[in-house]
Amino acid sequence: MSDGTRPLRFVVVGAGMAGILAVVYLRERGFDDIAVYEKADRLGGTWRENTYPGVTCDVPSILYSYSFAPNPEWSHRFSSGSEIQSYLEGVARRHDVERSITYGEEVVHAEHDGDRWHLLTTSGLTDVADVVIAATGVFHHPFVPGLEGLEDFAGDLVHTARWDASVPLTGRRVGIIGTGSSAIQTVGAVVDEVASLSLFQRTAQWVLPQDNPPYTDEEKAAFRADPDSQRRLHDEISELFADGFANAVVDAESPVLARIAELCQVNLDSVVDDELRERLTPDHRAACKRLVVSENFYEAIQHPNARLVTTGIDRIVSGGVLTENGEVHELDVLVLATGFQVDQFMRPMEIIGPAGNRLSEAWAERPTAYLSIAIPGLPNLFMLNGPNGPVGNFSLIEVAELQMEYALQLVDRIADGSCRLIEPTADATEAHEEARTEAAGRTVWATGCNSWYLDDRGVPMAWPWTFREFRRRMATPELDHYLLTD
Ligand code: N01
Repeated sequence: MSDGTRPLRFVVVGAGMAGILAVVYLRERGFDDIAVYEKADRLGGTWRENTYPGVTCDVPSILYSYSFAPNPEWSHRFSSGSEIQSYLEGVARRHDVERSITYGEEVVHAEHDGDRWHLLTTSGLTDVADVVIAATGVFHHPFVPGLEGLEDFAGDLVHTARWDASVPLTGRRVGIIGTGSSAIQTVGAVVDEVASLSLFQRTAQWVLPQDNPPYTDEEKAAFRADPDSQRRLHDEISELFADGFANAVVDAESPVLARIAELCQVNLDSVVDDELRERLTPDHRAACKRLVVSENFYEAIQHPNARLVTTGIDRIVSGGVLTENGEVHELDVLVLATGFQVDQFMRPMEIIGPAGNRLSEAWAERPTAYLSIAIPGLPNLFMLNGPNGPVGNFSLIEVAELQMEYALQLVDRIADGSCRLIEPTADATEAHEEARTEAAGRTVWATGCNSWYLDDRGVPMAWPWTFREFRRRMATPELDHYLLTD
């Protein structure tokens, strides 16, 4: 219970990056009756699930850190997935988050009876909560393309998001489908050890060069001695990001975007062979698709072992991949680096409001929410990294922290007895969605490419304004956009 009058019970769904911070923030605010349900047997979310070779965060480590837990031990400017996983585990340990987590329980059903949420997990466990925080992540349902013959492949088939470390790569013929961040990182990590690498590219990507120096012992010692210096650096990088990249993507004509495009072009120009460079040249603007950041992709794809395949895939056969020109690319291992179903959020969980209204119906066309955080008709339910929020080379940690601060201001209204239930109004949600959709048309994501940012109408599913505007909107909830019920 906080200073207020009403004791509240919280259920947090998911123990990934956002679920961990939800617990820390709730406890800091004086709430301690918290249950976290995690479907897996470990915390970590996307960083637990993505263990493919070369997995690295493309946001600088200092920024991809909790504001309350600066980490002087980051080994590099950009950290590997396993390092981030260890960091999350360390934060959870130090903040005693694990005592609130029940592992191996996937919440499948949540129903509000007008008073509280009633939750049910796959194993039949039930719980009740006054407030539910959905911290279920974005990148957790792998997308498996409907390629004909996939089940006929006789070699080892793996998805980057479900990597199987027992599959040997050394000396084998490896094919990778896709050219997103996951594929590009995998290519750079495995090209030296495999017998051959075939990269099946449907769409060429712009690749921003990345400099990833290690932190020196002196730098780490300085961070250890003065944690505030790291906090200041976090804030400085955050400001640079907010003023630079974050502004650029929402203004397709911005000078920063032009500079990013130039850097990508210079990077591409490092490819020596004219014909290969031509085939690697995208047909869309830089940052239209999620910008890929890599320090070694072009070097890797020019490796004698590597082959870029740009002819379309006809079907998968037992021996490998048959392309549309009738060629069979013989493979021992086929890697699907084909991304995620990014529009699922907390689904397939069914959520039913007090009026019998269902999330599956509200989101039947596409997921929408008021400010990415809350949904009309589903009171006392808050999402972290929910639909249409800031995406695209941002720190989703920073996004989730701002959203949690915002949600807590609403929770305070419930705790201090101002209301029992709180939910956004349908009008405010519609007006937000209308303005968002309109602004999304002016972003670089809508300049003529296909990407996972786009919804079924081709509208970018993202926060289309500046990051400063996001911070401003998260600073104080506009209570007249909410329905408060006693
Ligand atoms: O997935 P993607 P990802 N035949 O959706 C191709 C985050 N992430 O896993 O471009 C042939 O970007 C598809 O082709 P096309 C990050 O936000 C972060 O790489 O649609 N190809 C595309 O090339 C990232 O953006 C880090 O023509 C097919 C690829 O598969 C997001 O996750 C690291 C196909 C999918 O690319 C997703 O990245 C890794 C088909 N039938 C990922 N179907 C960090 O560093 C799909 N493709 C934090």
